[in-house]
This record gives sequence, C-alpha cells and structure tokens, in this order.
Amino acid sequence: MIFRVPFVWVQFFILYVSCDSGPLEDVVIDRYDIPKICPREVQMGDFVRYHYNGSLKDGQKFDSSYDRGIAVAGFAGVGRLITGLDRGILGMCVNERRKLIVPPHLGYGSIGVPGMIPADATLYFDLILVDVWNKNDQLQITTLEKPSHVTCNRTVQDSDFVRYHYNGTLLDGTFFDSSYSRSSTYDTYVGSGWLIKGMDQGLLGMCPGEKRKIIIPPFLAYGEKGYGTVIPPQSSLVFHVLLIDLHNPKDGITLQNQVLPDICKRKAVTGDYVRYHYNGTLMDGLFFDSSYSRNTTYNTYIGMGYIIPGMDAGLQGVCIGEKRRIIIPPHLGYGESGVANSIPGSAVLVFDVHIIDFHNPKDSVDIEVTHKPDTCNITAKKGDFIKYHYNCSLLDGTQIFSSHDSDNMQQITLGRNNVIDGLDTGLQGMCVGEKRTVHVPPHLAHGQSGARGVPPSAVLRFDLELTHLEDGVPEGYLFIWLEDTPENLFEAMDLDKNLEVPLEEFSTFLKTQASEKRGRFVPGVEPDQSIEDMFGNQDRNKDGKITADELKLKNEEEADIVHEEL
Ligand SMILES: [Ca+2]
Ligand SMILES: [Ca+2]
Repeated sequence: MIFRVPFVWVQFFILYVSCDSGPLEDVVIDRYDIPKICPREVQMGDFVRYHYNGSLKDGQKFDSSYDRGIAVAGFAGVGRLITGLDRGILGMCVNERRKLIVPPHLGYGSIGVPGMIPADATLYFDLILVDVWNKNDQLQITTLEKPSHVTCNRTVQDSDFVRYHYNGTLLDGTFFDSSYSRSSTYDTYVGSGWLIKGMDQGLLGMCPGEKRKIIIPPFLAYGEKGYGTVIPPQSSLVFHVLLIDLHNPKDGITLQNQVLPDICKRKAVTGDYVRYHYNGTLMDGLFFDSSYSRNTTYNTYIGMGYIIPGMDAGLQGVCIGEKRRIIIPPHLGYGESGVANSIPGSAVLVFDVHIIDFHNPKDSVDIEVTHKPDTCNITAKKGDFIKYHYNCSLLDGTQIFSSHDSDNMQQITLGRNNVIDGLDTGLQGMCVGEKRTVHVPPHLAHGQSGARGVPPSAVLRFDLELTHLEDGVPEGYLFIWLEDTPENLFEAMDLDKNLEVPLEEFSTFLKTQASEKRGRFVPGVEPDQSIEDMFGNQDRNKDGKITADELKLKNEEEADIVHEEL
C-alpha cells in the first residue's frame, strides 16, 4: 500500500509531463491486470521471480525471459536490478501484470548495453510476477476444513506414517503434481526426512479428514536446485493437502466408544466363538465393508489367527451385547498391500462392532434358577412327562418363540429327544412352579446350520416355567405295574369268566388297576389310546377278543416286554 498510491499519482503526473523527460522523471507503472485476491505484495528485500518482455521505444525487443524459458529470479528493491525494475516491481502481487516505462537514468543511462541497448534509451517492460518470498518467511498453514464425522483424538506427530492426497502448484497456480492424478494417496513417514522440510512441518497436527493449504518457501522446499523440469529453482510451493489417515508403527489397536451391557457374566477369551456385527470404515470415514449389508453376523473363533491380528486382539474381553470401536493400524490389519478394490495399502481400519453372542465349544447349558417354590421336593427327571411355558430368544433380544403367545403349553417326555438337547437338560431337575433362565450353546441347540428364526451358531436363551410333572414309565411302555403282576393275568382280565376278553373288558380291567394304584398308564397319552394300542397288540388274530392262548403266545414271544406291559 505504501507504494501504490504514489505510483498511481506518478502515472497521472507523467501523462502530462512525459514529453519533458528529465532527471526527475520516475518509472511509469501501469498495473493493467491485478488479480482479485492479492495476499501479498512485493516489498523491499523480497525474493521475486518474474517473466518480462523488454523493448525499446520503437517496439524492438531487446530481451525476454520467455525466450530463455525461465523466469528471472532475484531480490527486489535492494539494488541488484536496474533501479527502474527495482522500483517498478515493488507492490506487485503474484500474477499481476504491469507495464513499466523506465527512463534512461533509471535504466542503463548514457552508456546503454553495447549491441543491445542504445545510450539514453527509455525501456519498456511488460512484467508478470510468478513468485515472491522472503528469507524470514515461515510456513503458511491454513486449515480449510476440519472433519465433523471423526473425533480428532489424535493428530500427526513426528515419526507417524501418514496417507494423504495433495495438489501441488507453484505460487502462480502452475500445476506440478497431484496424488489425485494417480488415484492413490501419497504414503510416507513424517519428520524422518523423506519429505521436504516444509511438508514434514506442515503435516504436523493434522487430523484425518482435515484439509490444509500449506505454502512453503523454497528454502523449506527444493531450494536453489528446484526439482526436475516441473519445479524451477527458488520456487515457493502451494500444497492443498487432505489427510486420509495416520498411524505409528509402534501403535497397537485402540479401543473407543465402548458401550457395556448392564450385566456381563463373562468376557470373551481366545478360543471362544463370537458372533458380531460390524461396520468397517477407513479413518476418513470412507465405508469399505459391513456385516449389516449382508444381514448376517460375522462369526469366528477369536485369538486363533482366523481373522486379522488387530481384530483377534480387539475382540478379546468383549461382553455379550457390548459395542466398541476397534482402530487397527495396518501392520495389524491388511499391511502395505491392503485388499484389492476395498482397502488401500497401509490403511488404518476403523471397526464399529456389536457383539451378538459368543460361546465356547466346551460350554454346557448354563442354568440360572430365577424362582424356586417353597416346596420343591419332586423334580423332573428323564422319562418324566412335563408341561412348561417358555420364551425363546436370541441374546440380542430377538424373540424366536413364546408359548405364552398361545394357550398351548409345551408338553414333552424328558430324555426322549422331544426337544433340543440343551433345553431337555435345562428342564431336568425342575420342580413344578420353578422358573429358570437357561442359555444353550449352539452345539446343544440348532448347531451351525441354525433353524427357522435361529441363525447358524446362535446361543439361545430360554425362560422356563415348569407347570406340570408326572412320573414317567420306561421307554416303550404304555402301562406299568406298581405292584406285583396278578398270578394268572388272563383269569384276572376275564372279568365275566367267558374265556375271552374283548376291548371293553380289557379297558375296564386296566382302568380299575390304575384307579386302585396297582398300575399306571404312560403319562401324556390318553389312557383309551394306550388301551387300544395294547389290545391290538394282544389280539393276534384281530377278531376283537383276546384269548388265553393269544396272551400265552404273546407272552412266550416277547416274554419280558409283554410281562411288564401288562
Ligand atoms: Ca370275558
Ligand atoms: Ca383274538
């Protein structure tokens, strides 16, 4: 600003007095193209790079930086340039274009430059500034955007490994390089000398997902040498950086956002089989995989090398129902190679997991008595006929079945494969009125294939209430004697002594035995049904009556069974 006003004034002044050129005449400056944004103007002592065309009054070109293909570089305003240029370049912005008219005494004077510039020549320059910096400059860092989706728990520090995207330009906007053009991040260690100094410093403190503009003076970039054909000597560099992720080779896994269930009876250890849901994202929030999208849990043994080491470690100690975030550095994930089309090399992985259940193949049924009646002497055992109510659910609360939904109580004979093994076991030992919560591991439930509504390898929860209990009979029996069998069974059965026993007589006989507690029908079956079955078995010729011979024959054939049945 210091220079601009006088120059404008000078310009107008000169317009009126230019015919009368004399020693007081100053350089004439025409700022004919000024960029809208001008963050910095050339000051005395700044180092500048600029292009120019130089011509004489008749329009004849005497010199041009364009012809040499490289911008002119040097300090401004300190007498290293011809005075006219030294003055004429002050206050310039990068990409500003100026025309200068330099009177002879501010140019090459009365001597000129032999063979190029005559004596007492007025010089006409057309300038464009491409770069400006000062040796006292520091790195200029501007944060353009900070991520909202990730908490910035950690920022880049020395010796971290980072992955970032960048666009690189010179100060005048000339593009020289971009990671985007290679469709892959730039991956490197920070603060270890792999990067130019300005980048080593400029990345420090960044969060994943953060965008920064970093302006680097040449002495923190490629200095006097420049880089190849794309970065000229003494160039300031402008990087637009988007940090994708960071980690340190010394990192282990990180656990965050832990949400524990109210009750955690047990924590998962190596060898347990865990069913969990997960969302997998990269550190910048980019999604790469989810079990939810497949609508099925991920199931695996933990601590045994079936999954990436970071996950094996991250699932240790989980409770059923727990949620946690597991952040896995690449050396515990997919390493430098990544996974084709989904996980870039050296990527940090962020897993949000929800533990649905876990069990160990050695687990048995877990029984918790939730209510025990005052009197609880008679308990259910194998062979007993029982009735019970139950709710069956998955451990995430998903309801599978409830007998309360209908009035049909469940009724089974224990130990007869009527229900899954784990439920059978869980019902044994109950007395009427007792309530239990029973957890059944999949190998005692529906196994690896599952069943309707039951996912593969799911642990089941049963809430049980025993409502009815009857002593059973040995397997295969329809009726047993509670006292000694009558000495002559046929005579005893043949109530009217006509030497034959039809169904009615048979039925009356057996029901009398039962009502007088001398014998007992198999529980859970209508006595008439059992009677009919037994009668059919004894009536060999199917004429509707049992004779003494038929009973005897049957006795001889299946001595033990028939004897015990009747
Ligand atoms: Ca009879
Ligand atoms: Ca018969």
